[in-house]
Amino acid sequence: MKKTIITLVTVAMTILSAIADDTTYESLTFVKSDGTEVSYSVDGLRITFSNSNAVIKNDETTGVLGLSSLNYMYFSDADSSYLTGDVNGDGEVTIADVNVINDIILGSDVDADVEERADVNGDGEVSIADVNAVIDIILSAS
Ligand SMILES: [Ca+2]
Ligand SMILES: [Ca+2]
Repeated sequence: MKKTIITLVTVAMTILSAIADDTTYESLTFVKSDGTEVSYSVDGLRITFSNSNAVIKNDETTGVLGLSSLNYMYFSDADSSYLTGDVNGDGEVTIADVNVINDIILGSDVDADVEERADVNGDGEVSIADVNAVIDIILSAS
């Protein structure tokens, strides 16, 4: 129960800080403890809590997420239709995406949305860990 309350406070603070930030976000992504992600458009987004579950509703869909399996969540203004790891946005996760991340690490200037997608593991920076994350995605798909 204590963990649930802490989670609720964290969720509330995340939402409040996002609102205070005055940025237009397009999606809210939930990252579960097993690493899988679910993104919801913020259009009409409404989250209610009951029995240790978060019920996420927006204009398109309703989702139920067990709070105990929720690792973290983040708002983003990126188009949530991109696949995780598809850094160059061509619709598939390949070695080309690894190359884009390498270029960014080596100092290439890229569009902000590309750089955002290059942070594959969502830790706020583009690093070798993101290269590894993309390679893991490629290997797990083959
Ligand atoms: Ca790609
Ligand atoms: Ca990263």
